[in-house]
Amino acid sequence: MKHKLSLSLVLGLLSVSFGKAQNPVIHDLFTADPTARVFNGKVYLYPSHDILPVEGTRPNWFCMADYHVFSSENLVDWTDHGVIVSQEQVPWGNPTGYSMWAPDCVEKGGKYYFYFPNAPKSGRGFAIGVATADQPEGPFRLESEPIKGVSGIDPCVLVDEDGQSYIYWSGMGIRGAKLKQNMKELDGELREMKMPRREGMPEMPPMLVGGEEMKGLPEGFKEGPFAFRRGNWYYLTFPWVRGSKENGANPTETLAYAMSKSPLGPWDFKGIIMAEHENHCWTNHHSLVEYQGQWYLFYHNNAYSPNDDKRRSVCIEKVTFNSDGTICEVKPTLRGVGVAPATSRIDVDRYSAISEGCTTAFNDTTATFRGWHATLPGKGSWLRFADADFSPLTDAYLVACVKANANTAFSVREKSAKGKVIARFTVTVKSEQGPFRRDMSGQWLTLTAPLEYTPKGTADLVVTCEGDAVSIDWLQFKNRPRYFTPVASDASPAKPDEQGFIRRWKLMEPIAKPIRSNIIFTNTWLRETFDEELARLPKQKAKWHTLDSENYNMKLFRFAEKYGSQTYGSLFWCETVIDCPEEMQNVRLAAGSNGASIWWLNDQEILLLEGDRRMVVDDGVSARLTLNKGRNVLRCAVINGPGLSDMCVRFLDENGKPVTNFQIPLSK
Ligand code: FUB
Repeated sequence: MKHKLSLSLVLGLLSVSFGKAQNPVIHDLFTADPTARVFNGKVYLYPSHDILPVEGTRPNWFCMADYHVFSSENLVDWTDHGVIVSQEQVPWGNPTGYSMWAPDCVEKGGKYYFYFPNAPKSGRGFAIGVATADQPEGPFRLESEPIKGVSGIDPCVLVDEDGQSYIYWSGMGIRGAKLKQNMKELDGELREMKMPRREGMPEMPPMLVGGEEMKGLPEGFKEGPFAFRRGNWYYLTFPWVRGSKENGANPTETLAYAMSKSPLGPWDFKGIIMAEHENHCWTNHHSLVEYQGQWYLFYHNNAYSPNDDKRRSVCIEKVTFNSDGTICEVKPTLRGVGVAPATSRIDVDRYSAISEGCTTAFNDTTATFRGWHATLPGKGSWLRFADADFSPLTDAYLVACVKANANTAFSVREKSAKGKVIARFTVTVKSEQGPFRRDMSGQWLTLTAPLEYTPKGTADLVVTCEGDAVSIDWLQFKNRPRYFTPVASDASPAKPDEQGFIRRWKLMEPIAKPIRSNIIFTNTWLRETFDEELARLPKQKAKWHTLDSENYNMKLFRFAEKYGSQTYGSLFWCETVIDCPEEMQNVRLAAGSNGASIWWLNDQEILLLEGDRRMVVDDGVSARLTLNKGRNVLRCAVINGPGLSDMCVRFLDENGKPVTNFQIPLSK
């Protein structure tokens, strides 16, 4: 079949799509407070894990019972390694505290140290515990007591180049301290400190606190310290509320930072890394990590839970530094980072840019992890999705999941709204004739279109609306299975496969034989027809192709799709060469074909498969015959009416075992 149709509509109501959203990067759990670390050439993500409020817990508050760890090599595909620590396992923790807030994990001397805040068994506030493992994904062994002298949340550990480690945490400002070499104790004195009395709460007894409050940071609420070193600069980054509560305002967190030449400061405040979330999600929390030469900011928002900012989701953006070491402000995006393989589901609703009037909405507001779709409001509107990798494409077509209320059209182009057309879609939702005989307005449809052009390497996709409004959930390029590989002129001889099937053949482009029904495939009709065709063969102009088949059976109808005018009602001429190291007596040719076929060995007819048959292995077997030492020519013709033509063939020895000790020295 030639690609005559500009669009072949393939039916289907959309089943639930869990496509690969770009931001957020984890799309089946709520994840927050992301600490990203590079271990063994991969990025490991240690977030906290928000769950829906459990009965009896504080309303409209965080609810967190365990930690998962995730890893990725490309920042797009994330593997969830499962739960590494949960509240009931912590020997000193409240098993129903639901207070497993922002964690960290670092490596030192081949061991992994996981730090996490948690509500203690008794008393108020938070303590910070440690668990150790030999692998970044655990299993983690929990210490029996929390770290003495650390009362607060959001631990972060920096292992400096000289091997000294520092821990930072928040609660009454941001504090920092040296850690002992064992990574589990503060190095330095602990002092008694009185916690400020909270309204309506009883006065607390003084506590033993270590470390020192970090100096040079701005006024205003701060938490979630993340410290790192880049060259000779130390960075202390933190969520910070810069606005005031005046006039009933509820200012929310930015991400801010300070720099120093020393790991514990004093710090020189530099400003904002990321501004407040536009939708008033109150918290943000983050980490910065360098991976394969690029710095990234991991942070969170409440994209999957816009009405509840205590259920959050991790996102990633690229970060750049100025030459003086300061950090360029980062704007949150939907597209996030990473290159999306064109063969994966591309959630174009996570766009890089849109024209005015385009919107996004949840696919299902009651199940937000089902993601979003984008709506292009009309002719000329567009959206761009940057960085799709086209290199996995061989012979591909494009699938689009769309919804429309009127018959419309859109194209997918490279680079810009007027760029080269990759594929065009016509969306027919109201038609008596088309593939849908009922009104499909407002239904999700999966449509396919052939490619007019295939971009090379990594390129931007632009969806351009060319008619009435259309909503798009995802696009996906799909490679057609490669049934045949052309054989090169210098190819070495092929061998039959382990079962003896001969997979290298010269095939002539099919001859059209419009046959209504295969009942006519009687012995007489076939013999007459094959004789006529054989006589005509030398004059046939059709091209021959030397091909290796991916399958044991030669799927001739797939060959016809590519090289013929029609898939059905065709006659196929096939020829191959069998090169035997010695004469082989008493072998038989065993063949199957859909539909009828005739077989010649060295110009002698040896088998005729007549009637309307399906291809079955060893369906017909020749009389005993001899394969000559050296070259033998095997030919066949397969004829079929309304059916999917294919054939399979092998030689069997006198014990019925496949013959495999010959070569097939065919080349282009
Ligand atoms: O996730 C609970 C708390 O919210 C974190 O510990 C804070 O940093 C804030 O993100």
